[in-house]
Amino acid sequence: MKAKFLLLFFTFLFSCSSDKNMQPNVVLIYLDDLGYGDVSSYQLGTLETPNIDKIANGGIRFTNGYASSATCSPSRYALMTGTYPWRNKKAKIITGGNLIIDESEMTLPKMFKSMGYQTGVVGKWHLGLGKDGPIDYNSLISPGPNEVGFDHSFIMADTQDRVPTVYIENGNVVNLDPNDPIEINFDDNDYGLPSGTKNPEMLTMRWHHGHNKAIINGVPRIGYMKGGDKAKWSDIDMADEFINKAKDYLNKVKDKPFFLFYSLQQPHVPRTPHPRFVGSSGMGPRGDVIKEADWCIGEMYNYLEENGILENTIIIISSDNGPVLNDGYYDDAVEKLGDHTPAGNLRGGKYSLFEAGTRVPFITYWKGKIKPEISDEIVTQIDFLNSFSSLLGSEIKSNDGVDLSSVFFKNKGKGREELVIEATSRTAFRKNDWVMIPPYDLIAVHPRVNIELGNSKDHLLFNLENDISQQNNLSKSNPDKLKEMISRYQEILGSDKKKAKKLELE
Ligand code: NG6
Ligand code: CA
Repeated sequence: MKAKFLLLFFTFLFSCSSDKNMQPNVVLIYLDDLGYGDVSSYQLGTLETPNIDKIANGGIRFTNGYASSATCSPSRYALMTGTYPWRNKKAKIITGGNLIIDESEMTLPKMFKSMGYQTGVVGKWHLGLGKDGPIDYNSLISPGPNEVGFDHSFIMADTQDRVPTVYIENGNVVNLDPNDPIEINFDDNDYGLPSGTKNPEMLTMRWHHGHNKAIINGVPRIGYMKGGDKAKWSDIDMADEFINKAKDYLNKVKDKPFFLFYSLQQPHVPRTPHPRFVGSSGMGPRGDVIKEADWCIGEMYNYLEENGILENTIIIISSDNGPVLNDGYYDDAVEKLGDHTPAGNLRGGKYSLFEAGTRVPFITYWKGKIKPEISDEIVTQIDFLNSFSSLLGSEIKSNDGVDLSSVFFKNKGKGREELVIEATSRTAFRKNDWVMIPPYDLIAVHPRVNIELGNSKDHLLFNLENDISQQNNLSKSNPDKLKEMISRYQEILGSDKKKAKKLELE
């Protein structure tokens, strides 16, 4: 009798702890260079993104949601580790470089794994591969995503504009012919092959700055590449490839709890929409690839719905940094923009310390659990690790993250009070409605991408409550506030302060 009672008791306990709702699936959809004004539910631009809007309007649309940095690799580092990127001197834009996450570091996928999840990444990685120098693409590439928490990976190593232009699945280059090994370099050895500088007649897309080395599929790239012909991706098919690989992965794991990091390449350069999206936006390739990405997100949503798992899946949509128009190719992004405003009502863009560098579309969705809401709480991608950990009942915590599980998933609670943002190794500080940008005696406007970087000889101080576009510098009229901001900012930066000095113009 007693044994029967105990059995019943433990069955009861087990059924509580294995409550399906406490192990929701998670699909983290991450775009590359998508701006605050690029999503139509934000009602700031004129481009239509109906599939993202459907998710945004059914979930929480954050108006103060931040990437941690105004460029890719640092933001992704913070997203994965919950650590500010300026604490890690390796967390800079990667060009063929090594993995910037230490294998011993806690990561978002590791946390999910520790709670019994299947973990996969499909799409752009840009966190580096291998260690101790040049990467050999002709044998197993390690460490990489599989060594920092992902059971499965199908990735583009860095960016679409960098060599090697191949996919890597679980550490191996896909379709690599051993008789045609890959060699790459980012210096001056063109291997005697055509290049963007030597052979403009071979180009289907012209380079504006940088991007003048190997020509692959008519597009000039960053770096030279020899060999690997059969393994080269088709640029126009990349969006389909990623969504198909994402679905293939979900087909394998959908009956278990899973975490999928679905990392889209759009609208980063080179913008190469599939022909069925060409002309779809009326804004040239930049608008067209956003339409394409929006379609992919709709496909993901439909997949979850058709497979009966939408209700038990949290969807997150965000971007790694703010928007840029001309990021190195002539692709009509400027000429065909019309009255669309990728940065919305924010100042700056990619590479900038002004708001548009890091404030991005930020959406959480959980059918039947999250109530539709527009939230102006301050939230950041650094907080995902702690927030998911708390939601799942894990003890794991990161260095700099805050547990915002209530704000993200329960329509309640307060967001962050303060946040240090980063842009190409410079930093600035937001606290409540105030933003303080310390002096950087550097060029004010990026000469090639034409974006205001947030550099000034003097401190800049803005109150976003009535000056979201950061037009009125209050540092002279409000010295007490300035002092308070500087003091708290320096306290957070502590000994890592020195690292945040140098500007790198990309
Ligand atoms: C820069 C590239 C830019 C883009 C960026 C990375 C040049 C001149 N510019 O170095 O086109 O690739 O790196 O963007 O090469 S990110 O979104 O991945 O950070
Ligand atoms: Ca980016």
